[in-house]
Amino acid sequence: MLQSLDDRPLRVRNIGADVAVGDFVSIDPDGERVQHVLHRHSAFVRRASFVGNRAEAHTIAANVGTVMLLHGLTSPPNPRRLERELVLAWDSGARPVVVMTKIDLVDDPRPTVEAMQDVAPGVDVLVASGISGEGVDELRHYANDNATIALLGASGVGKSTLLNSLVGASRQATADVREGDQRGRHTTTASELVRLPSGGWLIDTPGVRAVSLWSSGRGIERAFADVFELMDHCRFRDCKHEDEPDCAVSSAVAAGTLDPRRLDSMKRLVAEEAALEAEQKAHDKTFDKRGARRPKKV
Ligand SMILES: Nc1nc2c(ncn2[C@@H]2O[C@H](COP(=O)(O)OP(=O)(O)OP(=O)(O)O)[C@@H](O)[C@H]2O)c(=O)[nH]1
Ligand SMILES: [Mg+2]
Ligand SMILES: [Zn+2]
Repeated sequence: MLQSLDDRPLRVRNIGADVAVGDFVSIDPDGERVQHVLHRHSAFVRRASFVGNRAEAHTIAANVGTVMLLHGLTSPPNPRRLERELVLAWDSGARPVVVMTKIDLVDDPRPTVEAMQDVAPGVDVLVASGISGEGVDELRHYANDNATIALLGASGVGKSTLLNSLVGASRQATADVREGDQRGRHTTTASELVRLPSGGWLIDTPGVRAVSLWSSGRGIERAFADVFELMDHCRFRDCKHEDEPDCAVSSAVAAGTLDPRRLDSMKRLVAEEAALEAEQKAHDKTFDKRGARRPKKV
């Protein structure tokens, strides 16, 4: 079901149309079908589970100005997950912001915040609580000029709680996390567009367990801007940053200014993206745009 901007539910079928929350669509005159999806200025896309033997793209939200990547302060920091999320966020065309939630439950958020800031060059890392309201006002200005903010993160990090706090009403259902590992219960099951009383829009999304790359644009380059900056200073243009002489990246690892896990993580993401591109190329060779098998060349 689609939502109209004045919150009237619209019963329009979107047979065959690739529509995501945040899209603007035109509807046919009898109000039954989506006619056309307007051009998206941004789209947060991840790789969905395999359909048949092929990966499919899943658009989580469209036309988003700011993507808030939520992580809970009550769990150990997860920089590897954040790196992936940042690649997707930069690729989406939206501006990423990291929000560390549940500040009311911890005494000293600094070590966790610093660990996350280390892998988020040029990105704001903020703290907030959807329960006490601390830090929530600072988040509102990201919705200035009627912009749309999408809330993303694992189940249980507090996306719906934060949305309710931003909106000032219990708009979305929330549920307790599991005691031991702080995992959520996948309470939100579909993305929802909600109007902010002060202007702008919020998109609540279901928690995703794994963030797989779809891409590709320049997401990796932006998310790893610090490593790319070092790479400019390697002696060889095709340096693999392994054991080449005068490698600025290896020197930074040796000097302790670049975490080797971050470098590994970047290499893994580059390989993942390359594999996806190869897979797509192979698919395009075998199938035409409508998914029909091309005749074998003789
Ligand atoms: N103390 C405290 N609890 C919070 C905060 N944010 C969320 N919670 C609690 O954490 C649990 C999960 O919150 P939700 O808002 O449902 O989490 P979610 O990210 O929407 O989870 P899914 O919908 O499953 O993806 C609930 O019990 C909330 O009350 C916070 O800032 N402080
Ligand atoms: Mg939720
Ligand atoms: Zn190098």
